[in-house]
Amino acid sequence: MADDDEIILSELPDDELVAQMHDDLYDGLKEEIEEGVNILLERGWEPYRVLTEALVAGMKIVGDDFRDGILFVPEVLLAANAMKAGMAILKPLLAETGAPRVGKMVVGTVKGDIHDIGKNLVGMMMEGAGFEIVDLGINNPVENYLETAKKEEADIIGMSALLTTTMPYMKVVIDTMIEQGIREDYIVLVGGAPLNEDFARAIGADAYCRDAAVAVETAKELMARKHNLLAAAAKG
Ligand code: B1M
Repeated sequence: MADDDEIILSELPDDELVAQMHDDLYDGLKEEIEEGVNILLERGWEPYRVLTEALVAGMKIVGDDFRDGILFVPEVLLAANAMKAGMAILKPLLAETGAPRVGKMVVGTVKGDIHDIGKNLVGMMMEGAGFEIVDLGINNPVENYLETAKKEEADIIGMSALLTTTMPYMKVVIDTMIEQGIREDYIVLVGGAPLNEDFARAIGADAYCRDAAVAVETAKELMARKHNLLAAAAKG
């Protein structure tokens, strides 16, 4: 017999289901998150809305309580795993837009940093917008970015950092590009919660991307500018 207190996700109206998913994410309940994502999709929600309202907003609550010492690493890891399980369902849907290929980005989290949810989300959204993504994963030294960008003939190098102690490493990557005379060969985009525009400007990146949607728009804009410059140069 069913427990009287058992919550049947499919019977909740949208707003209560989303609130319940925030609780389930907080509690690291992977299967419930998967079920919630599927229910919202069946109800006709756009994948991007599920992502932002059910998952990213839930993770914000986790982040605030982590900051305030209410949650600790093991709980946050469980929440992150539940979030990733939900994102895995949305990934093919976000990538399925049939958008024409607009460019290639090598993206990774910088050396010393293992946070990858935001970077994964950026990759997913950019794939959906027609970019080819080469994902370097986490904890990347400068060589990973530069060797892969060269091998893959990438247009963009994207770096993610979530720690104030790891964000300065982005400058190491850009300075190495300058030393090697290849800075202008790539568009450099940076992102992550502790960054801001001033930081991006100070280290010599092309742009700071506040979130995944901004990353898509910025990448498209800078790619268009690059193509226009190349076309103008070809005309002489
Ligand atoms: Co960590 N952690 N964590 N953590 N963690 C933060 C970042 C922290 C702010 C929490 C807090 O105190 N409030 C804090 C950093 C404080 C600081 O530096 N000032 C912190 C800390 C301290 C730590 C540890 C040191 C804790 C410890 O061990 N004592 C440790 C560090 C490990 C390491 O990296 N060496 C650690 C570990 C972990 C977990 C492993 C438990 C887990 C990571 C799991 C994983 O990623 N697989 C974790 C998590 C989950 C977080 C929080 C709670 C959530 C991060 C997240 O996924 N957000 C985070 C709190 C917070 O950020 N408020 C926190 C959701 C995600 C969608 O947003 O990543 O910001 P975000 O990405 C956004 C944008 O920033 C942007 O677009 C994304 C999508 O919209 N963006 C880009 C990101 N990257 C981009 C790249 C681009 C463009 C845009 O390139 C083109």
